[in-house]
Amino acid sequence: MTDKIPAALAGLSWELPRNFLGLEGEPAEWENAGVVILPTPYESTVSYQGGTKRGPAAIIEASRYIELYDQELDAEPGPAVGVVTLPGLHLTSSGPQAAVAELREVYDAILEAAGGRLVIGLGGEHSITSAPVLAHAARLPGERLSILQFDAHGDLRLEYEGSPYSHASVMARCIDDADLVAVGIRAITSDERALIRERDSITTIFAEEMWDNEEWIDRALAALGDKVFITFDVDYFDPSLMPATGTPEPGGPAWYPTLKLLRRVFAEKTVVGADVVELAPMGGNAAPDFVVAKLVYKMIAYHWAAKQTRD
Ligand SMILES: [Mn+2]
Repeated sequence: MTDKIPAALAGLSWELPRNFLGLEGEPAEWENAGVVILPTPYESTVSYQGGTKRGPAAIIEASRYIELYDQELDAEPGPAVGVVTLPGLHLTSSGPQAAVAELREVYDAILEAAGGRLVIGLGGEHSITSAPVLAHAARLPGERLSILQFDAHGDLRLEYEGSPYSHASVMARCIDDADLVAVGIRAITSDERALIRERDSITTIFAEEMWDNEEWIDRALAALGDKVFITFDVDYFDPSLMPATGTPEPGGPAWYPTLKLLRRVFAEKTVVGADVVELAPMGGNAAPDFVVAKLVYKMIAYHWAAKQTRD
């Protein structure tokens, strides 16, 4: 903010800039940032309630009010690692196939420019996740990428409502190029169930296996390779925590066990990238926006903590 106005006015009491965490100055600049936030407010194939195009702005807005200090890590990971927030990406409205192709080119360019920075996409709907997955997979010649999918839904339909590029098919677009570990699943078709049984490269941990024990965390970690892309559909969470999403499903996992898995994934694997999708902000209830903002900050915090022990 203050770099856009004359120095004589910089000392006035301006509100925090619309960057993730409200960061400004050096920690929010590309040169210094270890994390890149890429807002992708894309929406086209939702099957029930819309509104995901407003997700990225709501997440960034809420993030400006969350504490930078993280008591679990006893640190301020955001300013420490540096987080640059890119402008919202404008993707073609001529259908999801064209949007995915366009986003793939965007990711190829951004990952090339990003070097070692962690790029986190903020959706928007889930249909475009195949773009970052395939972009990351292409950058790992000779090595297999693992996708860690947090979701209520399998998203393994070969096509949905006539489109193979629907949000309900997004993982089916990825499974030839990456292994898949899906957690929190509680809504799939019998065809998806058959596909899961048939493919050794797909590991599915159903929500009912997760609510009364934490054995599933070891199982998820054991199924992942070293290079991991995290795709987090927020309908993974129970609707009591996350009502603001297009297709909520009861029986979803809670906050702390989810953080436990995330912390271990960042510590024990190499997370190459992530996206967080499907928040559809609801008027009159900002809590879900804060849940997602905090979730993204926790990922950044665990990424920073893992870097500390490695460097
Ligand atoms: Mn879903």
